[in-house]
Amino acid sequence: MKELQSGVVVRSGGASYIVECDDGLTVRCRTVPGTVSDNEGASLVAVGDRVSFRPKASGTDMPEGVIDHVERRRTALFRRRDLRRNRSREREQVIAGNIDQLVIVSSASDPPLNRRLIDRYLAFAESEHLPVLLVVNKAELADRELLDTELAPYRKLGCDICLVSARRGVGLDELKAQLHGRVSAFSGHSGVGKSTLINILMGSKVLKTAKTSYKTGKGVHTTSSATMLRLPDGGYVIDTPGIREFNLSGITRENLRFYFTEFLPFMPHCGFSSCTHTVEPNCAVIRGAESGEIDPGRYESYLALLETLESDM
Ligand SMILES: Nc1nc2c(ncn2[C@@H]2O[C@H](COP(=O)(O)OP(=O)(O)OP(=O)(O)O)[C@@H](O)[C@H]2O)c(=O)[nH]1
Ligand SMILES: [Mg+2]
Ligand SMILES: [Zn+2]
Repeated sequence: MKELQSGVVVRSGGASYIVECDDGLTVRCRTVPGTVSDNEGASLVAVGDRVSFRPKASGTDMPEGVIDHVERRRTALFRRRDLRRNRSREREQVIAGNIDQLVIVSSASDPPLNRRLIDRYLAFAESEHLPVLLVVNKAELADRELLDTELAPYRKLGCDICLVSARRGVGLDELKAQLHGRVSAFSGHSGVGKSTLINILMGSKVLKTAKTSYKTGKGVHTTSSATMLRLPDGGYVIDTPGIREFNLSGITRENLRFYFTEFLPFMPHCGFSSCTHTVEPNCAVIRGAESGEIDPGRYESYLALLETLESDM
């Protein structure tokens, strides 16, 4: 039997995974049912995972192997699967493993800035202690004043924000600096320009991008699986398929309030210690949102998110 080798999963597609070894060699790997232990209800293997595999005889140009072991993930970007629509046993779909930072990619227009989705990502990142970078692409399409107003709550939260235009080549040096030396997962709505931005960062067209700009409601997703790429200046980026909905995982009706960090200083002043900040009298968070000390849009996102969550009681 050949000896075990190890590497990082850089692409997943169907039943096979492309693993890049430390020496740069890429190997097409499969899993054999029952051999890789259950990852506590989450995806068994995801892009970004470190795996060991056993090489096997290959009938093609690309070397092949069978995954033997997946190292425990340090961090992950994952979302809850809708089990009614999906027969998979995985409760959580891991989009990217072992990431150092979540890059929330949005666009100023076409499709319009989706604050609700940004707030979902932020709550998720907070619950997973993941550093976040907010990228707003297609900046050249925006009315600058309007955009600044929309982004003001995020600046106040202390979010790192990169305003970029892939088309005009604006803001890319700052983005490069933020990605340097880290593993960053790009995630966001379809059509915001994730793959376009990564191609520019790579200096060549390695990823497929949409031919036409975003068309409302068409539901076309150009990227269909995650890919990890090594940036020329160091660091890695993971391109992921656009999403319509980001179903929060691991967040409940009871703990959501702790992931809206600007609520925290207000919460001790609520009339009830178990205040949900929805209908209670003498709620300091509601008062904060009314006075504008808490951004009303963020508070609305909190209420909307709460509606979609289950209770853990
Ligand atoms: N106006 C404008 N269009 C852009 C910009 N960046 C990307 N686009 C266009 O936006 C469309 C979508 O770009 P993609 O890179 O395919 O978007 P994506 O986020 O990877 O989409 P999915 O793979 O479906 O998730 C393409 O037509 C791009 O040419 C930009 O800065 N300005
Ligand atoms: Mg894409
Ligand atoms: Zn309250």
